[in-house]
Amino acid sequence: MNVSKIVVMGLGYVGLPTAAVFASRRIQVLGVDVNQQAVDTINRGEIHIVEPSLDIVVRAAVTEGYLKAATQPEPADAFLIAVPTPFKDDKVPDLAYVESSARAIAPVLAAGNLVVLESTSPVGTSEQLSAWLAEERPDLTFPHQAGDASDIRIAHCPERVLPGQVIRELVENDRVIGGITPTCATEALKLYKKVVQGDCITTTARTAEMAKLTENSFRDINIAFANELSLICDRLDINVWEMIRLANRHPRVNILSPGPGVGGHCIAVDPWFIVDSAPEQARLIRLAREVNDHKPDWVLQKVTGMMEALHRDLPGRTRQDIKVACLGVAFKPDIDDLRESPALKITRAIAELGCQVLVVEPNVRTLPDHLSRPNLRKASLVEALEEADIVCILVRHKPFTEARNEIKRIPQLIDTVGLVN
Ligand code: SAJ
Repeated sequence: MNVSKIVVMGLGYVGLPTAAVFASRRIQVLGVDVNQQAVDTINRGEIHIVEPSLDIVVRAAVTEGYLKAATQPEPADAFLIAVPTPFKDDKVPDLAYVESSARAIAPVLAAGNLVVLESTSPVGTSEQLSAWLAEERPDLTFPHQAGDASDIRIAHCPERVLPGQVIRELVENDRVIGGITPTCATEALKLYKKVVQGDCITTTARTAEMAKLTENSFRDINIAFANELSLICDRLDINVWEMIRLANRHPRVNILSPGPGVGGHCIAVDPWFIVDSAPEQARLIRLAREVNDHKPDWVLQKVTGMMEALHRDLPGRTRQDIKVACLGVAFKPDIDDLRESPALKITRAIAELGCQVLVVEPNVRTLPDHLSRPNLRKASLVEALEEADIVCILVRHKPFTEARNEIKRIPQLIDTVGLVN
């Protein structure tokens, strides 16, 4: 298959960088998104998300005419689907965006096309994608029916990029490429070889789906271990940060860092896809999710305990007289992404206690609407350190690390990320 045009469905944190990187290799790319504003922004050569270097790559690709955005797909040689795969309230995967992308590209598909699912998906989704496309296009054959002889090739090539390092990781990371049939995998491999410098390894679509879910579950379990240690050490009056540093001196031990909980739209979500597929077997994976999900409640208990001590020391003080500074609301250091952020959840819960809350978040200009409360406002770090009775470090942002010595002097300090330790 000769690829001269690609359609990328979804122009978010994965789709837009992917579209831009293919376009930078002088392949015509049409990025498709339901968000008209995002489409207009990209067509002006600008970006609607924060990601280092992405603006430069997008501007160049749009200016040189290789990248365009639209709300509807057009015929192309290859279609990449990079849309969200969240879960529903009951932690069951929600594949609605994959399905609507499939139904949107179906009318423009032609024999010889390749369709690649990049979205992290439960095992079996690539076959389901094939079935949705077949439903829409009975005039074409698909790999789940026709095997290697199919008109359309379908593969899963899960994205693996770390927010904050997307452009570098898109090119340098190894990629797992799972085909519904071996020919599907080979065709997808040829496409990815145009941009990926890391190794591209082919396998089946189901194995690739499971491998991606496993990567994020591996990290979740390891973070859960660190978070559980932080609870145990607190109970036993041991400095968990020092203890982990010492344990990590063992050549085969590498414990991750405890934090306020696990955020983002990947690690806190994907393990549930495994639990949903194999609930009886996935015991450890489920427990790790529960440990990490519990951590924000534990941090909140610490804040409440400290507030009660303040009330005991100064009985005349009301709840509104107490000021709590929350340092960071993003889901991890040095990004503007607040999705599924445990820091955000803790901040909102502290505000619900009725005290005054000062939020320091150097990576966003304005706080999200759901933090808008009369007793909560955005503040500078200097203001927060001067005014707050209790300071709660929730994210290890660079400006906080730089002010480590000043923060360390605060008497009522809750350090969830080991910044001063
Ligand atoms: N965290 C800790 N302690 C740690 C490391 C992380 O509490 O030692 C927390 C972070 O603060 C954050 C959460 O975990 O709240 C997740 O952050 P992360 O940096 O571990 O991962 P993400 O969600 O930004 O990106 C992950 C990556 N997966 C792995 O590292 C296995 C990335 O490569 C994936 O592409 C991405 O998920 C995805 O899209 O699936």
